[in-house]
Amino acid sequence: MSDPRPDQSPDPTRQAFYDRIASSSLTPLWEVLKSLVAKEPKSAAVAHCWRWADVRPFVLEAGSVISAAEAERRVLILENPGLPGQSRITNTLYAGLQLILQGEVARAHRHTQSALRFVVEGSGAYTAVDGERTLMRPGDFVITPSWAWHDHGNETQEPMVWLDGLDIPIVGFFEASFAEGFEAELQTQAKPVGDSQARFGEGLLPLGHVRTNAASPVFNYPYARSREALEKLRRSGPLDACHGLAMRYANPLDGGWAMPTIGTWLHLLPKDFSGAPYRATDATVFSCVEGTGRVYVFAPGGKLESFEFGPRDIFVVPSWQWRRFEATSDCVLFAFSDRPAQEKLGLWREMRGNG
Ligand code: 1HN
Repeated sequence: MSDPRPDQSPDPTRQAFYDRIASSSLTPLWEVLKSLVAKEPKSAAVAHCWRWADVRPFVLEAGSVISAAEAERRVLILENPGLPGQSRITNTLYAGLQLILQGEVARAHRHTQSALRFVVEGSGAYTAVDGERTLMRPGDFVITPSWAWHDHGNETQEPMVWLDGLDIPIVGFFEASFAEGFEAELQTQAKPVGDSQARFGEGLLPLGHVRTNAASPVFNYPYARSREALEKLRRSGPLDACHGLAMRYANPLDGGWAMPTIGTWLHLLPKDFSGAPYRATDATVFSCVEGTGRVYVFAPGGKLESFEFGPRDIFVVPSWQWRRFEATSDCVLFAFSDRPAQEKLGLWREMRGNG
């Protein structure tokens, strides 16, 4: 793919040719080949950290700017500074912080975009998915599958904030967006709380179950259980040189990712962990649940960034940029990316550096 005229405008004869073929809706590949087929990923997105102390006041202030009823979903979008105006945190994923105040509901609707919720502050508000409510506590990972009816409500005495992650840019790219409102504000409760967990989440499955959905039938993965597992496993090791202890959320039907387009997992980084560099093609969003640490991100061109993080801080690392972690105290990170989608398309790659 050598370019005889790098960074120059084409010669006049060629340009005249391009102008003539343009009226037939044709353009020359050779003028754009290198940018179309890059030698390696060059993300327009940048590494960024949203500190909870900075954003929390704005999220709460949004509660006096608009009601949940008027907003439908009262969310401040976490917009990647390298992708302004695009409502996305990575090139393929949307993220936002949703506030639901005591006594409020977020009316029922459904859409083809899949959503995850990761509870950041407050405890005990519910989300209902296809007629089943689940109560959400800090660190719980909750799924709203594509085309599932969902509404939220906060019957507690305090505000609740969670991180939303959606595959909006992916669905947009495929031009496959459908959405509709439910006939009523809330769904009727067709199943008791805990039904999905009992049916699919206890190492048992209904005999003869026929799979109908690409997402996991378990839609709340409570933090208490995940945290207990991490605590047991940290003692038996081994720790991964890059990831520390890393465990992904799995669909009990097949062991695959919990969601078809968004991969989710947890890291436990023990105090004084100093990780080796790592990069992968899936730009990743991290939400610190517990503890403190630092992430170093090496952007192309040798630019080194580092963010200190603590509980409820959220940061993003773009595709194919080196990152490494240090923990200053025992630290748990929740992470999500488009890895399942890339894997299905045969695109996902990773690379490990030396520590
Ligand atoms: C949505 O349905 C929710 O259900 C949150 O809580 C954020 C962002 C864009 C489109 C739909 C929710 C959303 C969303």
